[in-house]
Amino acid sequence: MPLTSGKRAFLDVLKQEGVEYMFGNPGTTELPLMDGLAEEPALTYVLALQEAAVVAIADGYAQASGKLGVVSVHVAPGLGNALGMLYDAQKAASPLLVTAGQHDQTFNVTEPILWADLPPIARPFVKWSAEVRRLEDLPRLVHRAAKTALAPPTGPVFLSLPADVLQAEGVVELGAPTRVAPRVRGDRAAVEAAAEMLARASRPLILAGDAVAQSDAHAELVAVAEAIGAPVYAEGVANTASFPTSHPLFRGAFARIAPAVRQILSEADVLFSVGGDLLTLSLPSDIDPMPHGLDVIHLDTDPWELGKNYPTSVAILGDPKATLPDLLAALESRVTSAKRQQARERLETVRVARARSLDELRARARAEAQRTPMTSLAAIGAVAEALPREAVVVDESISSSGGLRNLIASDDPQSFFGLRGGGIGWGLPAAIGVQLALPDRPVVGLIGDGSAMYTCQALWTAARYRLGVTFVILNNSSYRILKQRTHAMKGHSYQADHYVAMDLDNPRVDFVRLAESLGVRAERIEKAGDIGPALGRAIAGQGPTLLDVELDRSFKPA
Ligand SMILES: Cc1ncc(C[n+]2csc(CCOP(=O)(O)OP(=O)(O)O)c2C)c(N)n1
Ligand SMILES: [Mg+2]
Repeated sequence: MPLTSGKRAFLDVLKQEGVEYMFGNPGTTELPLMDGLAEEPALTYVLALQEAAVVAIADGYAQASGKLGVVSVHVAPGLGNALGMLYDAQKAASPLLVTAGQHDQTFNVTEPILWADLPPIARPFVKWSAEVRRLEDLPRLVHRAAKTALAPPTGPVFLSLPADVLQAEGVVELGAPTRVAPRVRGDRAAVEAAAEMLARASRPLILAGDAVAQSDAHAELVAVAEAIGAPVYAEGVANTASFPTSHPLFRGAFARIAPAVRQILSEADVLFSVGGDLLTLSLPSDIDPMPHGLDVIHLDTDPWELGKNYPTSVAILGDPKATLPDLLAALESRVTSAKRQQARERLETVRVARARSLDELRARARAEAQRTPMTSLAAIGAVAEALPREAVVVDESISSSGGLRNLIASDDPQSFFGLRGGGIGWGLPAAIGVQLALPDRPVVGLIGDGSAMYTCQALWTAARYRLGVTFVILNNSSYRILKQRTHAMKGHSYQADHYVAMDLDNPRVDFVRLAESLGVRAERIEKAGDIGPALGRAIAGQGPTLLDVELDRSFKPA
C-alpha cells in the first residue's frame, strides 16, 4: 500500500464529501494544508482577510447551496475572531465544517505562541467539536464531521487539525461519506391530531420558519395554507424566504416585540408553526406574547425547538416537505364543504387587506422618495422596484428594514437570506458566499453602514474572485437602531438629547473610497431616483459594485 500524507488524506476526504471551496485565512499552523492545496486543482481556496469575514462568507455559501461550507482558520486567535460569525451560523443552522490548524502535539505542552486548547473554545457554537490526534483517525473524523453538519437539524461542527497529523505519512483508509436521509415524515397520529385541530379552527394562523426554505417546501406549505385559508407570517427573526411573499396569504414578517406578537396571536384560535421559532424576541417584556390557552401545533426538524418555551398541543418532529402532504391529505378527509367555504372567504379577506396595505406602503415609499436625504423606506421601495425577479437579497438592513419583506418579492426558497443570530457584520460577507453558491443570480446585499464596518475587508474578496455582488450600504452614518432604543428608554440621553457612541459622522466613513481601495467599483447615491439606474448598472456589469446610499439620520418617532 502506498503511503499518504495527512494533508493529502484531508483534501481527498473533502473531495469525497463533494467540497469545492475552502474559505480561509492562513497562518503557520495551516502551512501543511496550504502546501497540500498547491497540488490540488479541484479545491478552490477563497481567501478573506479577517476570520469573521471568512466564516460569514462560508455561511452564506452553505445556506444558499445547502452544501458543506468548509472553513480553515488560524489556531486560537483566528478561531477567536471567527466566533461571532460562528454564533450566527449556528443560529441559522448553517452546515459548516470549521477547522483550525493546531501546533505539533509534542510541542503543545510548552504552551507555544498562539496555542490554546481549541475544541472547548468552539464547543458552545457547534454540534460537535473535536481534535484529530492520529493520522489513522483523520478520515473517520472528517467524514463524521461532514455527516453531522449536514444531518437535520443541520449546523456547524469544529475540528482541530494538529500540524503533525497533517504532516504524518502512513497507510490511510479513506472511508466514504454518509448522508442522513432528511425526509423524515412526522408521526402519523400526531399529523392526524394536527389535522383535526386545524379542520375545526375558525381563525388559524401559520408561522413559516427557516425549516420550510431549508426543506424546499414552499408548494407544500402553500397547499396547506390555502386549504385552511390561514394568513402566513414569516417567523420573527426570519432569515430565509420561508413563504412566497407574493402569495395573497403572506402577511409579512412577524413581530419581535412581545405586545405586538400578542396582538397578532390574539386574533387566532390555532397557531401552526412550520419550522418557526416560538418565539425569538429582541427585548424583555411584562406582557406574555403567547395568549393563554391558544392551541399550538408545531412541526420542526429540530426537537429542541418543539415546546421549548410554550406548551404545544401537537409537537411533530419531521421534515416540512415530507410531512405537509400527509397533513394536507388528513385535512382533506376532514374539512366539510361549509369549512371549505369559510377558508375561501378568509383567503379573500386576507388578500384584500394585504393588497390594500401593500398599495399604501408603495405610495408612502414613492412619496418619501422626493425627500433629500431620503428615508430608508424610500430607499427600500426604490430597490424593490428595480430588482429583477431572479434577484437574491441578503438582508442586514437593521433599522432600515421597515417594509422590506412586503415590498421586495422573495418567491423561491433561495431568494432571501437574513441575519439570524444578531451578531452584525454578517451581511456583507454572507452576500459574497451566496453569490458564489448562486453564480447565475444577481445577489444584492442591503447592509447598514455600522454593520458593514465589522467585515468590510470582505470587499477585497469580492474583487479578488470577481464576484458580481451588489452591496447597497444603507448609510445613516449612525448606529440608528441603538439611538432609537435609547430614545425609547426616556432616560438621560432622551433628556439631554445626547447619545453616547452611536454617531459615525465625525469623521464619516467614505464608503466609495473604502470600496475602491479594495478593488470594488463604487457610487455615492443621494437621490432615491438614482438607485434604480445604479442597481441596473451594477447588476449588468462585471464584478462587484458598492452603492453608498445616503439616508436621513433622524431616529425619533414622528
Ligand atoms: C457583533 C455585534 N456587535 C455589536 C452589536 C450591537 N449592535 C446592534 S445593531 C448595531 C448598530 C447597527 O448599525 P447599522 O448597521 O448602521 O444599522 P442602523 O441601526 O443604523 O440601521 C450595533 C452596534 C451587535 N448586534 N453585534
Ligand atoms: Mg447605520
